[in-house]
Formats: sequence, structure tokens, C-alpha cells
Amino acid sequence: MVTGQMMRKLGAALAASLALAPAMVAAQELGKGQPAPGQIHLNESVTPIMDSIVAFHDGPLLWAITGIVLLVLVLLVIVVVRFNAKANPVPARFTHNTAIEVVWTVLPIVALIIIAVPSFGVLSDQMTVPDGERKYLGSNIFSFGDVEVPAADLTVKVSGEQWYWTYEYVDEGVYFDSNMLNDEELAELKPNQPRLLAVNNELVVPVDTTVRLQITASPSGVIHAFAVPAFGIKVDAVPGRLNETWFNSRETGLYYGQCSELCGKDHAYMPVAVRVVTSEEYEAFMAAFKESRDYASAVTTLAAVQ
Ligand SMILES: [Cu+2]
Repeated sequence: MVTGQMMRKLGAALAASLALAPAMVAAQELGKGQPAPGQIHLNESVTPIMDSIVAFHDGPLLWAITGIVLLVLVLLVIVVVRFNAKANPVPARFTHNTAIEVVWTVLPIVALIIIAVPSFGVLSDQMTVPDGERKYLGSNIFSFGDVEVPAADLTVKVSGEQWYWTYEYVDEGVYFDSNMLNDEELAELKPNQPRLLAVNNELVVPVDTTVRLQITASPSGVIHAFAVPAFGIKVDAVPGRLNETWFNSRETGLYYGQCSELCGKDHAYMPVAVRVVTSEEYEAFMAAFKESRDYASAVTTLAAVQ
């Protein structure tokens, strides 16, 4: 019988997903700064912006989508049970019902407003570079902002090229290119780093420092998008336009992201890698970089990425 088979398949799928659950938890613990196999939640947050995104997702968004899915499921079950050909051999002939049309217009509007209110707060936080005065939402997205963030201390200009990123420390006047490592280079240079995410030159920034990002793309190029999930950043990189966002990472480490705008043939091969180091390490790196104007020799002041 078809239903029996379906039930058995459903049971098997349920058992499989339960068996996967411990693996998922372990995978998430590994997943700081990068995705992990079996991961089902967002990357671990290390910035106030990502805190608010996680709180928004786990709070109003999850409740809203769960409620909507259950409501639609109940409506579908009612339709299937009460209005199938056997239970309801003579269908009604009417095509309009003003009351129900008002309800199914107004209810989605209310749901969207409930989602929009905290969403706009998070969005304006993302787009407003800290001046030291403004307070940010952080994980309490229903506050009017109680997280203090220091004013931006460092400006990095990011440019999307075909197909890699360039980074410029605007105030220091030094810049470099960042290219993905292919499989041979990865095995040789950084064997413990993730495939398709590891790069030759990571962007180096200090911990607990507000970094202003100015994001653009090559004038003769196409639109890219600069994204680092653990920081809660995703901004379009548009030729001829300077978009701004910021992050302030509270933890050192290596954080990966990817170009998030379909930009062309190597869209999947232009990852973002940001290395957050202590301020002493950053000072030494930057002094060496300004002196030599060569990223490869400056980065030797830091421990090697393996
Ligand atoms: Cu791109």
C-alpha cells in the first residue's frame, strides 16, 4: 500500500535525522569562522551585528515562520479531508468571499510588520559606521540599542576583481591582492585550511577594533558582494560606487566568507578570508608592511596559517 510505504520512508528519514543530531552538534563546535559538515545553524557570531542577526533569526523569525507553516499545514489538511471528491461530491460554485479576502490580505501585512520592525533596526546598525556615540542593538534586538561600540579606528577599502579581492589599508597607503589557493597550493601551503575558502593573502585586522569597510568593484568589472557570515556582513561591491559597512570582532581567529553575488565564471572561487589578530601582532604586521610594501614579507611577522 502506498501510504504504508510512505510512512516507512518517513520513519526511516526521521531515524536518520535523529542519528545525525550528535554529529551536527559536534560539527557546529568546529565551525567557528567557517562552515562545518552537517552544520544547520548560522556561523558562530563574533560581532555585535551578527549577535543581532542570530537573535533576530532565533527569535521573531523562527516563531513567525513556524506559525505560518503550521497555519498553512492545518488549512491544507482541512481542504484535503473536508473537500475531497468523496467527502464533498457537489462543490460550491462561488468564487469570491470578501471576508476571507480581507483576512488573507491583512494577516500577511501584520506578519510582515512584526518581522520588519526588528529587521530595520538591525539593517540600520549594519549601515551606520560607529562614531563612538551611537549605541547598537547587539543580541537584544528589542532594546533601542544598548551595546557600545568604539568609533572606527581602521579603514579598509575592498575591491571585487575578476576573480579575486584586493584590500587597501587606506590610511597606511598599502594594498594587496587575495587569491584563492587551488588544491595543490592548499595541500602544500595551508593543509589544515578549508578547500575553496583558503586564500594566499588574508586580510589582517586587530581584535576589538572597529573596522570601517569601503566596498567597491573594479571599474571595468562586474558586481560582486563581500560577505563574512561570522561578522554578519554582506554588502554589494558595485563598480563606481563605494558602499560602507563595519565590523568589530571580539575574538581572534580566521574567518571565511564568499563572494555572494553571481558575478561570472569564477564566482565560486573568490573567497574572503579575514585574519583577526591581537593589536600587538597587528602593529608589528603593519609596521613591516609599510616598510617593505610587500604583504608576503610583512605577514611573516605573524604565526604561519597552516
Ligand atoms: Cu564575485
